Amino acid sequence: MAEGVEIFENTFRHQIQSDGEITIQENFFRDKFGDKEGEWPVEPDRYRLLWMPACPHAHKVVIARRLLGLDRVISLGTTGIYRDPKGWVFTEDPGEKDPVLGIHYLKELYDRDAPGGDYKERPTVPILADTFTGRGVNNDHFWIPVYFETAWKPYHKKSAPELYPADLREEIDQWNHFIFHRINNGVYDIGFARSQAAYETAYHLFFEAMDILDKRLESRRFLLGDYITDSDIRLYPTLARFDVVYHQVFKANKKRLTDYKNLWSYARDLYHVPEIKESTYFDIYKRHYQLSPHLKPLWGNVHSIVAKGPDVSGWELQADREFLSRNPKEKFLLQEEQHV
Ligand SMILES: N[C@@H](CCC(=O)N[C@@H](CS)C(=O)NCC(=O)O)C(=O)O
Repeated sequence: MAEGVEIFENTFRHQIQSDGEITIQENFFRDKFGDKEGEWPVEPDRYRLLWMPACPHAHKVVIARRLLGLDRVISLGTTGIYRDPKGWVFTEDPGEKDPVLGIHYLKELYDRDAPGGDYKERPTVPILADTFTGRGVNNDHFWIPVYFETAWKPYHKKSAPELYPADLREEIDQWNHFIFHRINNGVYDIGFARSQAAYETAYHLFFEAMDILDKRLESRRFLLGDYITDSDIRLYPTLARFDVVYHQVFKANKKRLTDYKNLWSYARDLYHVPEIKESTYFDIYKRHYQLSPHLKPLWGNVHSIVAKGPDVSGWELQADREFLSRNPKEKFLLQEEQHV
């Protein structure tokens, strides 16, 4: 077996299925925020969010934190973009340690709560950590944005956007499941498939979902209508990575994002929100997906070459989707209550 393939197989050994599919790993830290027994108190300057900028699941959490103004009360730590056999490493920090938690490997956070002090699965980002005790709090990327939008409301900035309006929650939750399974994770099902059949099934499901979304966005500025909601910030990370990496590296090549009339202008409409743009790193996506030792074999990148293209300057073009909205000047429904 080629070296890179062995690293891939070893990395995902707990998740590989006999039919060539790779399943989702269960989240290890799942305690909620709140004031009930067993819940983590909502407190400013206590928690630290850890991410790796190429990770789409972490990206949506970082966007939610920033849009809501929670960056003032929850700090951010960033791992390097290449995992080693023990997982993510804080290579970008002085002494290669997270300056607040003092850990070199993300795994150290997971080990503290793992049986025998050794976490055997893949330590994942995003994860919230408690800086008081140095323990992991929650790595359930699906629900962290919702905790930020609800339990953390007292610490939202003034006139923060309403990303999870009460009357739309049920619909948003449904879209979020669709987006996670068919898009965010769906594209990984294509890229990580280990049999032709698993690849083709995943390919079909993914592009069918893209068509559904493209059609929906023909008559709506954003997924739920006139304003950006939680569902949009979940769809965006996959779209931002699509043409630069997934199309080639994951062989998700039926169409490019730029081939979709509505999805492409919609993605730009989101990208032009400063808080979203500032966390979008096309160059990092290329280096992470094209050079990571466990991902290189997916694309047969034996000589470790980073593709020069595609040209991403098109992201700067105007989205021209205001005409779809009853409130063309405003992309967000702003919260009426004033918070601290
Ligand atoms: N834990 C989540 C998603 C989070 C996740 O998979 N994050 C990736 C990065 S995008 C990660 O941290 N992987 C750890 C690794 O590959 O060692 C799941 O499996 O649904």
